[in-house]
Amino acid sequence: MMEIKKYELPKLSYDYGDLAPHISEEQLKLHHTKHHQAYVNGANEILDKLDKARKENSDIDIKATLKALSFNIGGHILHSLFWKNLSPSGKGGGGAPSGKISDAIKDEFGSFDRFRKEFTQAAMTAEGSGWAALAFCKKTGRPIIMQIEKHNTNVYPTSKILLVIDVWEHAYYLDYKNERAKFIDAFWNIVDWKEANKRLEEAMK
Ligand code: MN3
Repeated sequence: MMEIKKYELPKLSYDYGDLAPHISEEQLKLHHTKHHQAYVNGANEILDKLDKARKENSDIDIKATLKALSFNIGGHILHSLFWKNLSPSGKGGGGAPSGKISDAIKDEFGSFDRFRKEFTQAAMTAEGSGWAALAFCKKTGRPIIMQIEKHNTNVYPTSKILLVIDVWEHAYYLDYKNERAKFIDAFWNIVDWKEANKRLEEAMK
């Protein structure tokens, strides 16, 4: 038997102020300690509720409960990936990719600029609350851009996520108000390509 653990908010590998001016200290702190924490708490609470119902053998709305569970776990996993995809500008963040991820992007999209354009459009056109992600499909050996609605739909379950951007309004509203395009532009200055490359190498094993 594996030890049962709770979901936990991961620590960031940089300080809250380190991604400024692209993401302000206030914005990052709020996003991490309030929004991400809420998904962690939500997932743990729903699992407790399920435990209780099973122990008492009482009825529970399975459809609604599992939908909420998937939403919260999805939020926790995506935010955990997102924080690692970021690094302070000039200290691991920004610039163009190198290594295997650079080759994979050039093979699939023709150029980094073309990839950046398509990924930006995917992030721009995610309706309401969502994400854009670059994933790797092991079956075809191709990187693929996905749009994720809220936290839990349209994901190809077998494709490993290499890179994500959160375009929920809570990710940028303090810094950019309703101007999502400005936030996406700023994101390219703090993308940590080493992390995306590391994930691709793991996916290709
Ligand atoms: Mn978020």
